[in-house]
Amino acid sequence: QEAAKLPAKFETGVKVALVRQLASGDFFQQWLLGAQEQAKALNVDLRISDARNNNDQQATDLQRAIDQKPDAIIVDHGLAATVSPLIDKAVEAGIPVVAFDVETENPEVISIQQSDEDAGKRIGEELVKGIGGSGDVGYVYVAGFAPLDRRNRGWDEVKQANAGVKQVAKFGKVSDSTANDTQEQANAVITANPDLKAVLAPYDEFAKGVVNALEQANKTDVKVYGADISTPDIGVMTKEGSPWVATIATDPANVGRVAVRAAALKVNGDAIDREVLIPPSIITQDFLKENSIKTLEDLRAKLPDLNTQDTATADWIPKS
Ligand code: SR1
Repeated sequence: QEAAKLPAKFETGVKVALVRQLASGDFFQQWLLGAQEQAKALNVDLRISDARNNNDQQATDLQRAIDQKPDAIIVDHGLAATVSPLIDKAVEAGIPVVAFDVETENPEVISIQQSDEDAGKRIGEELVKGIGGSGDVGYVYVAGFAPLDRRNRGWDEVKQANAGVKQVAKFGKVSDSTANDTQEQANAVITANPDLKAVLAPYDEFAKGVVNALEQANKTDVKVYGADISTPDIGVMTKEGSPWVATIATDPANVGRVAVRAAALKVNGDAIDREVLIPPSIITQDFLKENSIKTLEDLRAKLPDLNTQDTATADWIPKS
């Protein structure tokens, strides 16, 4: 089937600023690959900044993007207090804004997320099932990151519904080396809580840190429930004796493509819902092993619904 012609402004080239709070780790790398692939198909010049979790830097990057008057801005993560006022400023300047994993109330902004509250609830329920309904549980959480705050609301609901689940520790750190920093904290938590049955670590860098700590402590009977998926994550989950038994995930590259398509629709003046929710799937270690899934490519072949190619699209947007 012949690809539909791009609208005239895309034929000459559209500039989109991608302002990132974080870029290290599997999720963010895969997300960017998807965004770049979709941008190329749309003749979009994607101008990327990475604040490396420095919020002042992200504010500077976002202000710079506004000053350069791109055709659209995608804000990828960011503390509400840092990015919200600047998002409002961009909208006032007439620049379409797409926000991924950002808390914003601006009605003009397209807000994308991975159905995070529901994701937190579903992976929390999976944990409760996995520990037989009761026991000591560790929880990895850092407040202020929109997806983690939303997942936390889902987990809160699960705890309220399951009185036998005792959260004995809350820990974690988001940084440029989240897995290592979380692992350090997990070491102490594991030592202090010998009856731990499971850890909820709803971000793959958290989960990898906890898995490393459990392996070092020889405590791989403690089950880990995570979020996100990547080829390295699949390697960790399917390794002999891995404690990481389940994760809740979308395809990060698909989410990156959706963000760029949403920006393209706004640039073209096409209609798009203000809230775009990408549904995640529960992926268990058993499922990966039973289906001999070793890579994200293998997983995509087994779960084609991970590609939400009908989300935020139009006839003129090439299918991916
Ligand atoms: C620090 S926030 C990390 C999360 O952002 C994305 O939503 C990914 O799913 C990741 O878990």
